[in-house]
Amino acid sequence: RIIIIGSNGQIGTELAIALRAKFGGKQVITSDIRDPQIPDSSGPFETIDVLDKQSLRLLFTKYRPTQVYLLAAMLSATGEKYPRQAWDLNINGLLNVLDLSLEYNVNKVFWPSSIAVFGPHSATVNTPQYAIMDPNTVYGISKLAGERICEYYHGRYGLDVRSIRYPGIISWKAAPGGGTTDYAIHIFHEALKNNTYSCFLSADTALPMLYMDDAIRGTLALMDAPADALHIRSSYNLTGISFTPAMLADEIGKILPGFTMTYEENDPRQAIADTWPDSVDDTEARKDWGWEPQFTLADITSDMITNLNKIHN
Ligand code: VAH
Repeated sequence: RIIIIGSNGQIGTELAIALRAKFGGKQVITSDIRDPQIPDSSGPFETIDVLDKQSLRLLFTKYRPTQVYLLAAMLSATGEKYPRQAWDLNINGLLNVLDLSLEYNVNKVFWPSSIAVFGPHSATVNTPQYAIMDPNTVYGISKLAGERICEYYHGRYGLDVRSIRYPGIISWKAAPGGGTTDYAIHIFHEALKNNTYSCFLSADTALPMLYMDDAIRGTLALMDAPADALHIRSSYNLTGISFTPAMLADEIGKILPGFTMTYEENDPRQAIADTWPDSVDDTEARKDWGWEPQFTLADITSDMITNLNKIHN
């Protein structure tokens, strides 16, 4: 059986759909700190606080999982508002899951890192797997520390924990939660409602991005790979495409004529985005487990608009 912790989030929601499709609804236990907004009767749900190790232990005892996916976290922008809570959730939540996964002989654990582990002195173009890493957000610091902890649990205890440095992820099924890259999601909702969007990042802020369909397919490919194929036990760089808000606005304008974009000044998320890479090199993921993105910017734009149109209309 598989447990997903943080299944209400942007990624957790879609991992639950994909894992239930693959293993069967009853085999995948979803869990989060509060009930899902849309109840999903296709499998069991448990209310759980990943920081409450005792109740987390009861979950492991009840379901004896063979795989655990830990998606509960506080993202970059929210983490700067509540730094201590972000550190606590992102680090102690991870330690609780790693310790219990060891104790209960869980076969494989997935934990997401982020390109937020890079900082102002990291290479900014095609940032390599191994680079200077001086993140200056609590989120990025916690993800860098988390990567070191995952590699330690693998090296010292043999725990098969696997990780991906996700870039910004674009999706329409579940709302994102307090990220810096979320402009690339909000823009579609605003474009369909008002045919205009006021962007909190500057027009030329290039960031590595990935469509959710690619992210989920890549995550399952990593988890299915044979353990001895994986040479990275901190976290794999991964990306789909890099683009700027101006490029995304142009792409939307091709489908929604008359769409206009304006740009806000001095949003705190600009300072965060400025410390992140424009693009990353994901050669290691391509070599070790056959990673290959499929969605271009045009594909993402048309898929988002098509699906959100169905929701908004
Ligand atoms: C964030 N979406 O913006 C997340 C992600 C690389 C960005 O980690 O915080």
